[in-house]
Amino acid sequence: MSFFSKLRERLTRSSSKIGEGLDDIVDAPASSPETLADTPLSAPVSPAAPATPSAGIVGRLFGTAPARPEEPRRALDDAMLEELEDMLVQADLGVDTALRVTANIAEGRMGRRLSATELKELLAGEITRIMTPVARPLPLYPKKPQVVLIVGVNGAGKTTTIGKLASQFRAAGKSVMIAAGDTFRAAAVEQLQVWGQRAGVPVMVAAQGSDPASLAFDAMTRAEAEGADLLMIDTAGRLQNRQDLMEELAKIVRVIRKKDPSAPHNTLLVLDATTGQNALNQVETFRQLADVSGLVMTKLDGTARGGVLVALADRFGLPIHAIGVGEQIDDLDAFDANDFARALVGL
Ligand SMILES: Nc1nc2c(ncn2[C@@H]2O[C@H](COP(=O)(O)OP(=O)(O)OP(=O)(O)O)[C@@H](O)[C@H]2O)c(=O)[nH]1
Ligand SMILES: [Mg+2]
Repeated sequence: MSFFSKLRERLTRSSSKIGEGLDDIVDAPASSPETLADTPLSAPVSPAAPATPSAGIVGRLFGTAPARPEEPRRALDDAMLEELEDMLVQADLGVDTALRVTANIAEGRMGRRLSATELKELLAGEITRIMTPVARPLPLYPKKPQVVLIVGVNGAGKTTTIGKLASQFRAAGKSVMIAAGDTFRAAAVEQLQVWGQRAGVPVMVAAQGSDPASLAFDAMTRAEAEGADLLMIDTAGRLQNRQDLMEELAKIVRVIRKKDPSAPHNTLLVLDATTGQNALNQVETFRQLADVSGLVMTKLDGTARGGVLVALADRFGLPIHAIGVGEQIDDLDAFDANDFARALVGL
């Protein structure tokens, strides 16, 4: 199955939320009797019904595809825009982005009668425009080892993402090494070792409770000695309000830079889509501590909050390197703006 099919299938909750919202806005205008009277074609046309005149005489004679039932339409007015804006806020695009998107859709179209499909196309177009500049795969540099630091709050999907990325880079012929910088949780090291085995890459570990910065230093030394292309450093999940953990992260970065002043070459912030608008705060906080160079959004499967990705792109413009739509090794792929936008609006 192509990743886009998977994305479309798994984004169902987000897309049905937005898609159904758009259908409702057009199909069932809240109050206006004028628009209700305006939609006589909304009744479904059964295949047995006589072909509409637009099917033409040839169509009727040869029984070719019957004309598609006309979709209901609704004239774009202030009330409709307000409903659209509310729906987008509900779908986690955030107030600012919802406002901007709605204004762009309105521009030059007031009074025009739109079907739900046309509205979805317009919305997908706006979302694609916002997302295209941030849809950038993890950049690869000639630097050896290229150091990729993975950060994020507890349970965001850091370790899983490292496993998936390591497997993909390995498949692309890169030599990859992983450092298990989460020295807090006993299970964390094991989890990473399992991913390392699946991906076929070595995992450097240290004793539980030891200093993750010194593990990072040792891992740099080994990756240099062995000529690894990529060193991915996992870190413990840290909540934004735990000052000590946040300082520890800053220390990891300082120590890495002793080995290579240009490292880490990428600092990936992993965000869990199910956290919705809180993802925006996480970006703010982590950016102050670590030089976040890009985002990975996990758990887009099974959440109705995928719209937060649009808010993030609009607000921060940080590259979105990949998205996760499941727990398996191949459930991570590069972010494609158009695919995402269409899946999100239910097209
Ligand atoms: N459905 C789904 N689950 C995911 C995805 N990515 C990660 N998970 C699951 O989320 C849970 C947490 O993932 P981890 O990779 O352990 O998260 P973490 O950020 O390393 O967690 P800590 O190390 O505890 O901070 C696991 O059960 C993963 O299988 C995804 O894209 N979709
Ligand atoms: Mg982890």
